[in-house]
Amino acid sequence: MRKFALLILLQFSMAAFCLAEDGGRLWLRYDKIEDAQKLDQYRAAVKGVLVEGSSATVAAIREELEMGLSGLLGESIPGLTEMQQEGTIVAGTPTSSPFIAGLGLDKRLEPLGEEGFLIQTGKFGGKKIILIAANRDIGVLYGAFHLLRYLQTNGDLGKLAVESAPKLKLRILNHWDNLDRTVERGYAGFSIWDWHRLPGYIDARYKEYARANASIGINGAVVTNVNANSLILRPDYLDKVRALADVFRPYGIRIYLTARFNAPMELGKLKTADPLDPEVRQWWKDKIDEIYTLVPDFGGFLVKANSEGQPGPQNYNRTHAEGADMLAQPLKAHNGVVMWRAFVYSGDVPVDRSKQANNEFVPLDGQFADNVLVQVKNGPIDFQPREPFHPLFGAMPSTPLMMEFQVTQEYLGQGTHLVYLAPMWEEVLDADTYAKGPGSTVAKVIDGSLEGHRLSGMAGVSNIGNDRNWTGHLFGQANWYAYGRLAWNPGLGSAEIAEEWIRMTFLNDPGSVEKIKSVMMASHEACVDYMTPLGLHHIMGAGHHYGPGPWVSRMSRPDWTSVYYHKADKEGLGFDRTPAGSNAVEQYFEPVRSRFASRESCPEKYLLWFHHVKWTDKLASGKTLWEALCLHYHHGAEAVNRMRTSWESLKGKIDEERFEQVDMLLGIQEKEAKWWRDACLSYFQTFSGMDIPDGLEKPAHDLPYYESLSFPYAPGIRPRW
Ligand code: GCW
Repeated sequence: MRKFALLILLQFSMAAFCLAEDGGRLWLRYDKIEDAQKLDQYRAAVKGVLVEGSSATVAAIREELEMGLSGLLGESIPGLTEMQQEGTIVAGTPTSSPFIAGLGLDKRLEPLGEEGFLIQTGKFGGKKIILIAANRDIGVLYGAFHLLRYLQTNGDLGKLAVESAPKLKLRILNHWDNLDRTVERGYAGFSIWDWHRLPGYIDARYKEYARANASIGINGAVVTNVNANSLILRPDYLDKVRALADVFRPYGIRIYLTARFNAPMELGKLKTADPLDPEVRQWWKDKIDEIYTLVPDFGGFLVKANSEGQPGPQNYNRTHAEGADMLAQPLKAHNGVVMWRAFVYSGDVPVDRSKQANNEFVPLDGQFADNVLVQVKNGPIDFQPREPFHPLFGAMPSTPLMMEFQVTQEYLGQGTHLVYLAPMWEEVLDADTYAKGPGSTVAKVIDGSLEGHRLSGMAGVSNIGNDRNWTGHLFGQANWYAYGRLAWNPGLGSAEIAEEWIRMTFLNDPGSVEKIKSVMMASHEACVDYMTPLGLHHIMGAGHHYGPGPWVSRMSRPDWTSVYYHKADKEGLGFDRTPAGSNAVEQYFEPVRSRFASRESCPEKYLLWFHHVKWTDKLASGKTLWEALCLHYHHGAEAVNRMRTSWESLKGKIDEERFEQVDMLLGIQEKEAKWWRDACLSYFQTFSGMDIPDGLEKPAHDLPYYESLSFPYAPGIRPRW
């Protein structure tokens, strides 16, 4: 008897253990709706699900709706085989569903394209139902996720009427994952791709991954690092790729690979990788054909060439366009694309690094094959906490330009800081390039509407790893989520996306939602303030990029040091990019150029990006540069303190496990924000020679202490082969 009781107890505690909230369910939790009124409304409106058709995507739709609705409504919502009753959710296309075919929706569906959908509540065929209709199965899946989100966020079913289609065609995650499962700039454990056990062993996470991405409209994944390894193109590895692609396919995710430019030599044993060499071209054509026999919907290649030591066409005196063409031609036959990265800077540092991408790429505009997109980072240096928009946007009108955002927080607190990135992305997307007069925003450049491009896209460097909560920091999930939502519609607001995510991930109580939202919305500016205020950039620790390192001055190349970027001296601080300096401003269209070039009109948030400013010069506030710098650093650290207090006031509202996870990390962030502040101010003080203004906390240690800190095992470092 006692044994029996013990067994029960054990089972009970194991169940409790398994149910521990670790964040693994992401935003797709589907727990029972707490608001009793809403629950009643939904229960009255939803009685069953009718998803006709037999494709794998249709099966996924059925599974998701039945599971999601049953969870949310706390009662079993059956799958139906025919239209029976009021309160049915009917989901399908005119091809898959005879019922939908009979509704004559063609005119309304046509503008929604291959991936769009419509949702409507109303009377159809005399019965009150909820309709999810699209041209293709994948559109229906997106619609199903939209409906589930609507219920998760407690939307009013009476008002539900949506027509939605993605603004961008390619919505892709870039994994900087190596074949040995390390992840370059990854802070969430190891790679989720278990290459060694593929293709025989299919980890359950692959499907979870595909579902999560589909739920936010992501339709592609580059599964290998841009610092590429040719091995992925070997037949046994391609078979592993096939196995992944098979899992992704029902969820509308196409797989892409990175192409190492000299793979024909490394793998094919050719003597050259010259893109104009017929043998080399044949090698790539054969390789590409081979890939398509295994993966008929293979998306194409992402290429980092002639950048940071990666081989490329310039090794053979060929241009980026010629290099891309070699891959683009054979891919075209299969409807594949090339995403050619513009993140290039030359080994011998001829000019200001921020100018080099434009110098190399603008002359090539018009020379790329029509299935090539040039993939451009949001700013001209490298994913810094804040950069002005990249001057390539608008400067290559004949080439589709793809946005590359970094979701992983290489320079924004890595795995320990809560920094919601969507406000930063929004700032870039909304920036006006003036390429074709006012209103030529970056968003319009990348969605193709400014120049009428057929291809368009956005890439997000993934923050996903094999941690139980996927992203290391629970709030890293918000960045993954926001990235997908913005790729679907770059016009969405960061606050509105945050609210969706909070409601799906944590709770729906309006007061708490507001609290979490204000923490998120304040977090990016806070990070900029405690790391790189007023336009400072690239002053982090060397190599691992963890923590402050404004003193970094000895590296194998000057443009990897911090002193190259901040140019602190006795006079002042900042990089002069005006015509008197590197003249990087010349790469922007008027009036942006003049606005950035003039000390008076340059927005203060970019001041030290474009100007070398005297320590004693007055800023708009009437404070000197030195005082303003000190204040920004202090405000940043104080803001983190407020974020933590605010989070702690949510104790009891959020499950203990996730509450604690975030609270512990906010504790680390608080310490690290002060560390950044104190280390940077101690360092810059050696140039300004001025005191930290009265009333501000003084650094806890002296400069040599900060300089002495070392982190040989900080995560995410690029492995040396
Ligand atoms: O930001 C830098 C990173 C490198 C990365 C490179 C790139 C993949 O520090 O780790 O390499 O950018 O984007 O190619």
